[in-house]
Amino acid sequence: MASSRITPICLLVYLCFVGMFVNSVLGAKARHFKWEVEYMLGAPDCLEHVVLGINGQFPGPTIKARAGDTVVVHLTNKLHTEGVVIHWHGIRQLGTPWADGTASISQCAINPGETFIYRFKVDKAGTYFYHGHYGMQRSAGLYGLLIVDMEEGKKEAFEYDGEFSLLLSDWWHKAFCLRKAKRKKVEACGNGEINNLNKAGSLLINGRGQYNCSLAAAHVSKGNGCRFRGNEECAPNILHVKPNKTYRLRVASTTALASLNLAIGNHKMVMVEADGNYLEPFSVNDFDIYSGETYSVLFRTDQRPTDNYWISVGVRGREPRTPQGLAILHYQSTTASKLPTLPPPQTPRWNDYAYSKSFSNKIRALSGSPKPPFNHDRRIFLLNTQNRIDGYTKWAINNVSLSLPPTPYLGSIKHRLTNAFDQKSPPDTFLNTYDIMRPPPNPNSTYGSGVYMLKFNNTIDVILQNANALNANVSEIHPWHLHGHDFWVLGHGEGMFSKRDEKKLNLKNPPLRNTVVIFPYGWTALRFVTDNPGVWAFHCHIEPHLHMGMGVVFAEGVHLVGKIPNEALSCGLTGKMLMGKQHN
Ligand SMILES: [Cu+2]
Repeated sequence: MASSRITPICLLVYLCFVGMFVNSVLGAKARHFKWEVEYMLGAPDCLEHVVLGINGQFPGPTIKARAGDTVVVHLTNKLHTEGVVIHWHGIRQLGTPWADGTASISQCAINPGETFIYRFKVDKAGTYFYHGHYGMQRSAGLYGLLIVDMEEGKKEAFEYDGEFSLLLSDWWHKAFCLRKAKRKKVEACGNGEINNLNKAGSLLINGRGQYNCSLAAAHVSKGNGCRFRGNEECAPNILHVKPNKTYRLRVASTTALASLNLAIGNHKMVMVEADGNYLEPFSVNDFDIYSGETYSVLFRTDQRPTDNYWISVGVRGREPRTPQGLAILHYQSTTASKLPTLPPPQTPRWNDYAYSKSFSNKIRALSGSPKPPFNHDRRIFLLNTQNRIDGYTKWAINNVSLSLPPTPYLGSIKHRLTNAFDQKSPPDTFLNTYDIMRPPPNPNSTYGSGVYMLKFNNTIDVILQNANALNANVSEIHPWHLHGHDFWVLGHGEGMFSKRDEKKLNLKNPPLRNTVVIFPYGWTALRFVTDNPGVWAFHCHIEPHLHMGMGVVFAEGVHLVGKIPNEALSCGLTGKMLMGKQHN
């Protein structure tokens, strides 16, 4: 009798002990978060507005973890009329493709009132962020930072005395929300009218900007000065530093549209990390950052410690209609309220593309970083064009404008539901007679599922080819983001990619990234290995561009994907399949 009582307890104690032992040996932890997504009233740029918040916070809470940890987020949708998902940008989701947080691709949107559990491993130290990946919810404010430190006892490739993080975004007043929110009575935002996108509001740094006043009023001829006590929601971020120290500044851009440039008055910076990968360090006065990218820079507080300095963020790549976003670098020997005496650093001219390209070309992997395979197994050319379908302006890739199906691809491919989407593969290339310098001669394109079935463990090259948009003499910047992978950036070039460009590809020390820009009328070449079973979005990170069809989907090794949680499959044909199983 006695022994039958003791045995399970002994077993439990033993298992606990083993569990603790494993935990302490590996140093890895599970980090649990309980989040509720809800519309709330806020004033990110001093103007009251509806904003998507998490647990009443905007931006959402910062997740801090160590490499090897498991992050567990219980996400409850408290919106009344919309689904929601969250994508963990830069996390490769090794073994958990259903936790990638892409509606219609990796999972069903979480319905109002329901909870979905995201459980995934953060395998690599670096600067990441998370954001909504359904409709235009990122633009409505659904985002936050995800910082992964090195494993306990391991050191970064560079040293620093302290660190700060800046999450950059652009904020739109009219575009995405119904503006009828009465005090305390918040109306839900719809997907909104994306044509209003040019009516920019402001640039936010850590969710703070100034719309109706200027912090730098003393330095410019027009604009009202801001009067802050310091506790206002839209008061600038102040970074408190000590003199003669080295700081790490982590910067992530989750803009809906804007390409940005960041500078710190009088301070040089050294680029050391991009998208969670080390760089061969190089020094800059300022740097460009596109939507979907992250960087770490080091800077030394070696300037006059009795002054404060502006950190400025300005728009690149399209005519800026938005004033610079500003934060303050505060030397602790002076009072925090003292505004910098020097004017904010000027953003380089918006259309100086040569300047942007020269920066991009300096980005190299730190020596000793993983190198790409020497040869590719398959090369896919992706031409982006602006098109018209049924009178609407769209973006298309090789003449296919991405239209997402009601059943997520991951579930439908895994369970072989072949009528869930158009199985016809989009083309691997486009006519080589296409003139990228002129508007499309035949601007009509078609909707499609955009799914490329890739062989497992293959080396894939993608050549992104930019072209003229619908209007003559217009070609835009597009930052492309790949889910489930880092890729090597083999090079950028002008005009149409040709055989001659083959020799220019960098196979020696190309940087690993998850986001890369394609410049106007140019091409960008990248390489990756299909070693992560799942279905992964590859798309322009400008949110309205994705919404207008600018993306494709890569499916690889889906037969090797483990059991997908039912909650990720509860819609469309996979939902029906589950219901059928219940009844049998
Ligand atoms: Cu784009």
